[in-house]
Amino acid sequence: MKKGKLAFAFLALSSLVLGFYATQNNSEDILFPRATDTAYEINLTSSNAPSISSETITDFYENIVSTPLGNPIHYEYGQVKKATDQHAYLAIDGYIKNLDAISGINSITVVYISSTPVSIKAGYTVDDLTLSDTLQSGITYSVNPSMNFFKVIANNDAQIYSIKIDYTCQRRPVEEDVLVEAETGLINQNMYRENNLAHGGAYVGAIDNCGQGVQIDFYSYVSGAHDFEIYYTTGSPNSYHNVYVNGEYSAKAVYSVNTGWGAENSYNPASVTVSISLEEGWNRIAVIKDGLSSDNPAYGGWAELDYFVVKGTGSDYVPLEGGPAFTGTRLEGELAKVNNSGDAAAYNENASNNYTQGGINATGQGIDIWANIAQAGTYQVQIAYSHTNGDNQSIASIRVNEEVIMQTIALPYTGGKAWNDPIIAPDEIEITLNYGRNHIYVTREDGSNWFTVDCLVLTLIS
Ligand SMILES: [Ca+2]
Ligand SMILES: [Ca+2]
Repeated sequence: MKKGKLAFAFLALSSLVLGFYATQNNSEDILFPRATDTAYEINLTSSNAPSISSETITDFYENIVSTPLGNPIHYEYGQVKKATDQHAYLAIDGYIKNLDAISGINSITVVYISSTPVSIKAGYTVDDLTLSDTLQSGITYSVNPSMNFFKVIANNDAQIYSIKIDYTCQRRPVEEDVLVEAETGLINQNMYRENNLAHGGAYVGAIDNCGQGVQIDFYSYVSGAHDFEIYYTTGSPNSYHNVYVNGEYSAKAVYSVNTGWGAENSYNPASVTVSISLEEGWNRIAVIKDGLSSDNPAYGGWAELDYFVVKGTGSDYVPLEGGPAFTGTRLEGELAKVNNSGDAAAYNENASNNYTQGGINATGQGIDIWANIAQAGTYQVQIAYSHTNGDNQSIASIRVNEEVIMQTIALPYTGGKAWNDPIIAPDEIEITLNYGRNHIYVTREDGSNWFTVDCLVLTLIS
């Protein structure tokens, strides 16, 4: 793996990305990839002449010329034939024009032989070209840099040797690989394992119950399929985890290599790649233990997680000034630490990530969440829950970090919905969260009946 090409994600993402974008200009909708403060040339010469009969004057469309930035420009020719060792022989009114916008054109130089000068039209769009000038052979003609299109026209028969375009532009960034430590996605901090041989000095262990694992918040500039590499260790080959994206099952990752378990002097992760579909914007990518007793190994087996790589597609994109703004996230109850003897989460296909956390058996019991928050601020908190109790019989308390005072959220009657059909409580509270790790306690309030926690929905409000 080429670590030098990787940007580091999640919390590291914000700072690195901020530094990166500071070097980029504003993001007008760029029709053409642009490289900062660099003049490029596109040369139309005999090497990229239209492949037409040298005998016949004709119209020729979509001759394609590659550019130094890698993307092609389409040209259209009219009343042209190929001249020996020359780019094109234009009959009267013959022309060459570009069909793709070229931002930041500085000058155009045409080398030709003709009894009269050729003319050039230029414009902002392919439809608004107006006559701009007549060109002397080999003389550089400067155009308004905002002109994106041009058309060279023969006023008489003309042999065109070359057309050279100088343009100054800014290159769009392309999506590259992003490495994310598994341990940054921990919601149950008790699964954190230090090991100097692990990537980033730590990994995630003790993923013993279904529904447990990690979840990262990942901003993708490019929507669609992405390869997702998972670096794992296992002493039970063919164990597997399932990958969820934005609360929905997405892919199965089978850990086929018996790497052995990590130890003080040995840690040798293997990798597996799955394909996941990301939305443009923030995505929650969860990697969790998720199986049935009939699976082999049962319940998906056992594996530990070191890090992930979201593979870049290489597609270019328009960057956001200042980087992507964090909007909130969702914290799954089943990824948290349950504060009792350790009841497993319940599979539940109506729930976010298909699990809810129950086992909150007495007043004061609940779940501990270590939330990794990408932006400090005030967040609205909603709770998705289920129970079969009557109205006003279930109440959750929420306390954040070192706060002493708890806030309560009533979990009203669910309309007869069963334990496996969570809903979002109508009331919400506001909490203040720091950048980085925050400790959120969700507990069963005094006098409350049972309930399960599907997830907390956090929305940044200020
Ligand atoms: Ca790691
Ligand atoms: Ca859930």
